[in-house]
Amino acid sequence: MQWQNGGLEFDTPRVMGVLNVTPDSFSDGGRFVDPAAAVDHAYAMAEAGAAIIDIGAESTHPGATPVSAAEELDRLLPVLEGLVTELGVPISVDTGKPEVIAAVTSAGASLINDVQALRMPGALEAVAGADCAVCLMHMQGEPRTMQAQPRYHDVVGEIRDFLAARAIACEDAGIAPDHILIDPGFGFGKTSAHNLLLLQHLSELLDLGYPVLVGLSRKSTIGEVSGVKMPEDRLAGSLAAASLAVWLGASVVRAHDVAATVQALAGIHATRRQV
Ligand code: HH2
Repeated sequence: MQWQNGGLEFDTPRVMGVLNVTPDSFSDGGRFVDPAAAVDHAYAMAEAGAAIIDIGAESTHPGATPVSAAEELDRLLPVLEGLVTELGVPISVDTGKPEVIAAVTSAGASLINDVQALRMPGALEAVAGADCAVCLMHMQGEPRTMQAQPRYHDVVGEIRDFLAARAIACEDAGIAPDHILIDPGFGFGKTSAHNLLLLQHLSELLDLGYPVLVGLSRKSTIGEVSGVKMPEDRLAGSLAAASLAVWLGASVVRAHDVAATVQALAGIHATRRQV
């Protein structure tokens, strides 16, 4: 698939490397606030096999501090400008604000990764007006309160219906079908039981016809089922979850530990192709 400044092919599972230029992200907050450190980390992840780099300037973990569009752009633009023509892999920006979408797509971002699935007024139009792709993620509630009491009658069915409706809204707004990815949003307004059920039934999202992206890396469900407290110690559990997701049909895995994830997914892909 070709978008501005690159694209992704889905013939093998792809890794999206996480680059949080925030002071407060749940597992790597503060490490890449300095633009030079962020640019270096992006190169290291591309070298390790990331097919796309996802830059986030506003943490979405429960209780994170909201950031203004101006602050988000102050964090994003120096990093984006340092990478977009040189890095050799497309850049995604994790945002949902229309003014940020407009500015980063003008600056060359290839994909908008929106945890709100373009529900903010003006966001849909901002993506439709640019030659970029979008990842539509499901979230129940909003980051500040989403983990208070998440409830579903049918978690898989409700998320599937939500993603289908958002994808149709995108297509109706003029976004090409091959510019759309979908993501069930592990950890966003979901208990561990919801997350595990979603993973078990991931293949039920495939017949919507869009590549599925998953973000399980270091998340709290992995900590809960394994008893591992610190997010940065959850690599083994993250690799198991990523491998399972790809086996069940995910096309892109959003991950902090790129080299290890690339290695795990190569094994899954080789196993699937073996005849
Ligand atoms: N998870 C996070 C952020 N963005 N985007 C998509 N599409 N899917 C996800 O599961 C997802 C996401 C949360 O992880 P992280 O960026 O590491 O943490 P924080 O939100 O605290 O910055």
